[in-house]
Amino acid sequence: MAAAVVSLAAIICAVMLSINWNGAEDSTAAPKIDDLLNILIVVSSIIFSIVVVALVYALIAFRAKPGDESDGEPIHGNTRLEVVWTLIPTIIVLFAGAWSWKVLDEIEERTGNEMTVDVFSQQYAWSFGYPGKEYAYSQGVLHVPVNRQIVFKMHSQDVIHAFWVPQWRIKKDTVPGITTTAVITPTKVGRYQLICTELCGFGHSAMRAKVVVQTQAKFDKWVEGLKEKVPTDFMVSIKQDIATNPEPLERVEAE
Ligand SMILES: [Cu+2]
Repeated sequence: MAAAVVSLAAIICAVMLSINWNGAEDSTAAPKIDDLLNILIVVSSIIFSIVVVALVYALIAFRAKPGDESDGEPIHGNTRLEVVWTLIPTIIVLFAGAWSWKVLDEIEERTGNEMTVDVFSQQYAWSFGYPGKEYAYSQGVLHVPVNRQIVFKMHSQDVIHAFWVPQWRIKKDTVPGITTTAVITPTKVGRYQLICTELCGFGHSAMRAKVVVQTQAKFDKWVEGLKEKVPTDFMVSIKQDIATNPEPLERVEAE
């Protein structure tokens, strides 16, 4: 039995871990989140193997002999078994929860030279404000410097949307009335797509924005070239965020 469980789990792990589920890892968060996924794959493979081996064993070992028409034995629960099958899943869930907490803490730990970018979402478009650059404003295209921690402050003007750049892994809802935060450090220069991942209406599938990760110098130059400032009605949600979250959500100015 044990040998069957171990071999089945090993085969499943070998197959599942060989697949690159999430694509390129282009932020500091990505490898940590992928490791977390891999750990959960290993744990799930072991549980799945135990269940399948026990099921197959029971099917073969306890099957009725031909011609046996008698009823099964009346069974009335088993306290020890119930305690065990409650305790073990509890321990597994607590372990997974604690590990996830640790990973999220590491991802969100401030580096000291972080930069705030405001994200505005509305049906069906994204736009961005750069508070460290006198609230310069860009529509449909987000630029960020590489290897610098970005604190995205997210605002929604209408319904719930969600901010997701797959190669960065982090996914966060933007919710009307509150400011949500995502902390991301892009590690590779390149072009990406920001995708809305919360069904937000008829144009949801087209709600995308271009993302450009570039060197700090190129980023600075690009922001200088922006003509528009964040519109006044968008500034309202920024001011509310500053007023209601003076300390923990303190805004970080770029130099
Ligand atoms: Cu959407």
